[in-house]
Amino acid sequence: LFFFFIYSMNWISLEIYNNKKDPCGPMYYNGIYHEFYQYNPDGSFNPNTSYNIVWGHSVSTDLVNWITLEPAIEPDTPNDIKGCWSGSATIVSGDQPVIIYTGVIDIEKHQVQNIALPKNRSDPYLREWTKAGNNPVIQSGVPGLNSGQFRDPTTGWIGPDGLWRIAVGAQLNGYGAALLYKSEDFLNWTRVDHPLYSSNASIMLECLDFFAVLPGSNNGLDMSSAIPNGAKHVLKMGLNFGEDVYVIGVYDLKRDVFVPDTDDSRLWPRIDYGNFYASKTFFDSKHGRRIIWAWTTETDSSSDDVAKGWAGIHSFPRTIWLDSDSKRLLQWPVEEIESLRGNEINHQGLDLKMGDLFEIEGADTLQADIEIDFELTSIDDADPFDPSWLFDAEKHCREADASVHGSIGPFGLVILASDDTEEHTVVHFRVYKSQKNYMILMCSDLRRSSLTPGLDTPTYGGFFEFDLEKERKISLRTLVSWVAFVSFLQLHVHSLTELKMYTTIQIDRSAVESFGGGGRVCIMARVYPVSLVDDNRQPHMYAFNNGSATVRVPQLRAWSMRRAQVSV
Ligand code: DQQ
Repeated sequence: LFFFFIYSMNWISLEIYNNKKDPCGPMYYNGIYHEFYQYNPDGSFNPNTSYNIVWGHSVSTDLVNWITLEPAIEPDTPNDIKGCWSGSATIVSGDQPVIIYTGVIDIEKHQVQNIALPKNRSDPYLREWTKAGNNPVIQSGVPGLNSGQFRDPTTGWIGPDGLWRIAVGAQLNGYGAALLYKSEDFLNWTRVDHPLYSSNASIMLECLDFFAVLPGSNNGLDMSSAIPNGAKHVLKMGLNFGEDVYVIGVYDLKRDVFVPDTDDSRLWPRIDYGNFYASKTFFDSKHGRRIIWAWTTETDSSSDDVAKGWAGIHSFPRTIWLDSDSKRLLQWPVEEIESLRGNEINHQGLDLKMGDLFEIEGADTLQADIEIDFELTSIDDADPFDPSWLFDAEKHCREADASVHGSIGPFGLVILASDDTEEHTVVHFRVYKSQKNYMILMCSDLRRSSLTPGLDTPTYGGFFEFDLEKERKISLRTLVSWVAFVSFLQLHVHSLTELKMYTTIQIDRSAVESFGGGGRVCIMARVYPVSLVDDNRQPHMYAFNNGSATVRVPQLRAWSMRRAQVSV
């Protein structure tokens, strides 16, 4: 019976899509935004156990509404026969898009780097890509380099000598390294005899990104052209296969190395303190901004994933730029998202005393965009800050949860709450006084986010420094349950043609993305509430304060959000 079952599955297999992972090669070209992504056509299984990863491909004119196309790159040559892994796109000579990506060449998962070019540049959607004849353009072959940890080439940048450069994540002599390669024509590459940067903070650096930023300017810089004086550089690294951190520093053009402002990896901020990995930026020449997005995993069970037919989403695209003090990157959802805002709820001048819970009514609490400012009436009696908390904000958020009174805070939002608040998600702040400034802790506490047992319900947290003497207002923006996706069934009838049927667009209810302090700390979280959502009743949303000091809310706005169009 078992054999028959397997056989029948192989013959008429109802494959339910699918597993979506890393964003790859995002770019803006000729009026179209392209988003490629790691995509597992064999179903909702972990792609690391599959040898068939392709580059899925979606296009958009506004970063909100998307059209899903056929995969752009698939394993079909000896240089990528066991998987087309992550990589980047570069616009060369102003009008030639080039993808450089990692190919897996055998079941031991040895990796090389390949080039692909659009088959027809006049196709606005760049649907078809052809692989360069001289692939693989970069092979491992370096003493001490583990060819099974050698991947994720970055977008190229131009050096002072006019040559192209890229960095490739690697494990060199047991440690993480950003290997550096140079090229005149972006097709033939030679390795530079030293890495752009290496670190013992991780045995591998995944999904590298390297880009220039100007202090205090939210204009992006195009790495395909000369970088203005006074620019800083950011090296973004995926550490320990799961943590996206960034380091601000200086790119020493003479020595061709990146010199970080601090080598203490414990102080490297995370791009996002939640469920957010394999992030990638690109320069959006349409608006002159740098945009970042990332892969967010499911935190329900894999059987749920197979049952719902998909797994893995991408966070909403965010503009990313350097704060004026050059110490922190700031992020904010691209303003195009505001085109989905429906009716607005607006409250001014609320006072939240300790224990107050103010219900925010009138917005679609299942699909909402909330912006709230918290103004501190007094900052003198802020609790003292313990610097050791910096190294484990999550632990502090777990111990000092929303029910633990502080002098200033916790205050914030309760969202996706059931009638008896038995089920709810909390996003809150706490204010501490450090030696020279104030430290704000932002937590996203998922421990009560779902009544379904067995889910992964962490408590995320991150600190940001803030000068409350200058600015007594701490802002929070939270986007609730924010996923539009297409689930589609693909009937493979192997002996005949392939028959594809697409079903409806569904809106999932599982993402809570928060931006604290104007985007100084960002937390993407996945929640799977059941109590009201299943019977399609509106959960509750509250602003709250559980700290001794009264907190004012000068402005609270909430919008119901319309659905994005995701068509196939
Ligand atoms: N996922 C890709 C790799 C990358 C990893 C494979 C990060 O290229 O390093 O699907 O999630």
